[in-house]
Amino acid sequence: MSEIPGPKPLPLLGNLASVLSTSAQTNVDFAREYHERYGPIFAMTLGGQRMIFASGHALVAEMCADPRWSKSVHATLAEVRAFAGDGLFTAHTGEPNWAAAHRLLMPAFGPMAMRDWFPGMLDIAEQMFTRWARFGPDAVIDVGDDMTRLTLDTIALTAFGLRLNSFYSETMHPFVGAMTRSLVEAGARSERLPAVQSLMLGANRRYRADIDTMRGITERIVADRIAQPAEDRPDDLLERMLGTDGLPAGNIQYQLATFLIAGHETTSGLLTFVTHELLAHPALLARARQTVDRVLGDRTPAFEDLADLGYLGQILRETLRLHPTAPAFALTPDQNLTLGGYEVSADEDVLVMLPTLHRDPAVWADPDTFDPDRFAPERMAEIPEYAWMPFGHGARACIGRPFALQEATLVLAMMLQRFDLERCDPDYELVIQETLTIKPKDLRVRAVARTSRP
Ligand code: MNH
Repeated sequence: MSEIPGPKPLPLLGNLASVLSTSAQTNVDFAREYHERYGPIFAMTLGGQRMIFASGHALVAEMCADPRWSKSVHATLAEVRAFAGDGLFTAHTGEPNWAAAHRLLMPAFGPMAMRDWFPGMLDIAEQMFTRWARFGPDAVIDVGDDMTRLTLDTIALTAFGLRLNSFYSETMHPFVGAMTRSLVEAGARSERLPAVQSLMLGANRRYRADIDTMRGITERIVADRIAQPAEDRPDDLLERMLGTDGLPAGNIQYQLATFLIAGHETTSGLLTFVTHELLAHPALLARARQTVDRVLGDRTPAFEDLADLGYLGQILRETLRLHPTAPAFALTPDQNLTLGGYEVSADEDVLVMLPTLHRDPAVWADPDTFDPDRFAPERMAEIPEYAWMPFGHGARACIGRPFALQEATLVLAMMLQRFDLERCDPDYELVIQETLTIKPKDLRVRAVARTSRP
C-alpha cells in the first residue's frame, strides 16, 4: 500500500519546516498550495501526529457516503471546548448532551419556526440601514465590522431576547473581542507543544481573562431571564433550554456561548463576501437589484417576500461556494479502512478543505468564476451530492442553516433596495482574514441612499 503524498517528515520537527517555508498567509491558502503540489489528498506530520487533508470531490464523496465516517472534534475544536464545552458545535456525537440539545433545539430551526425569527432580524437590519442613511454618503463604512454588529445583535435578540445595541455604541460589544482572540488562541494552542504553552504566561492570562469575560456575559443572560416574571418571558431558544424538559445548567452556559459564536461569525463573513462579489460584478448586482425592486418596490420586506427572492439565494450559495466562511470540517472513521486506496486508521482525522473542494474542476466549469446561475433551479440537478457543503455534513451539519440564509437574504435585499454602494478603494483586492472562520479584510464602502439621488 502506498503512502499518502505530502512533504517528507523531519525528525522531531515533523513537517514544521516545510510548513514555515510556504508563502501562504492563511491555513486556507496553505492547503490550496499543497493541494496544487500533492493532489486531492495530502498528509503531513506535526508534533508526531499525522494530519490528513482531503478536497477532491471523489474522495470527499467516498467519505460522506460511508457511515463509518463521522464528525471529529479535531485539535482546534478540542481547544474551543475550553469555552464552548459540550455545546452543540464542540460536543462529541456520543456525549449525552449532544443528542439532548439536538432533539430539543431542532424544532426551533424548522420551517414553521422561521417566521418567528423574522421580526427580530428585520428590527436589527433597520437599525443598521437607518444608521447608514443618517450618517450619509460621506461616512466610511467598514462592511465586516457592521455585518458583525448586525449578526451578533440579531442572534442575541432572536435567540435570547437580549438587546446588545451595537449600533448605538462606538465600540464593538466586549463579547466580540474576547471571542475573536480566543478563537485565534485556540487555533495557535492546538499547534503548540505543552512545554511551550506553559511558558507563555501573557497569552495564558489573556486567554483565561477572555474566557471569563464570555462566561460572565452568558451567566448574566441566564440570571436576567430567571429574574423575569414568567408572563414576560419570550418564547425563544433560551426558554426552551431552561424549560422543565430542558438542559443542565452548565450545558446551557456552553450552548449560549456556542450560539453567540456560531450564530454570528460565519453569517457576517457571508454578508461581507457577498458585498465584495456584487461590487466586483456590477452586471450581477444590477440583476439582483431588479429582482428586489420587482418583489419589494419601496415596501418594507415581509416574511412572505423571501420566497420570491430566489435569485438572491443563488447569489448567496455561489458566495459560499467560493468563500465557505467555515472553511473546513473534520471527519474520522470508526475503524481502520482505506480512503482513495490509502490506509487510514480509526484514531486519525481527515480535514475536508471546502475552498478547494468547492473549486474541483471535475465538478465545476471555470471554478474560480463567480456565477450564481450555477444554482439556478433548473440546473441544481447538475450539482453532484457532496460537491457543495458549506454547512457541513450529516447529523452534525449546521443547525442554523435556514436561519443564516434567511437573515442574509433579508439584509442583502434591504441593502440593494435602499443604497448604492461605492468602494472607498475602487481597486480593492480581496484579502482574507482568518480566525476559525474567514472574512474579507478592510472592505470599506460609502452608502448613497437611492432616494436621495438626482
Ligand atoms: Mn453553523 C455547525 C457552517 C451559520 C449554529 N455550521 C456548522 C458546521 C458548519 C457550519 C460547516 C459543521 C462543522 C463541523 O462539522 O465541525 N454555519 C455555517 C455557515 C453559516 C452558519 C457557513 C452561515 C453562513 N450556524 C450558523 C448559525 C447558527 C449556527 C446562524 C445558529 C443560529 N452551526 C451551528 C451549530 C452547529 C453548526 C449549533 C453544530 C451543530 C451540531 O453539531 O449539532
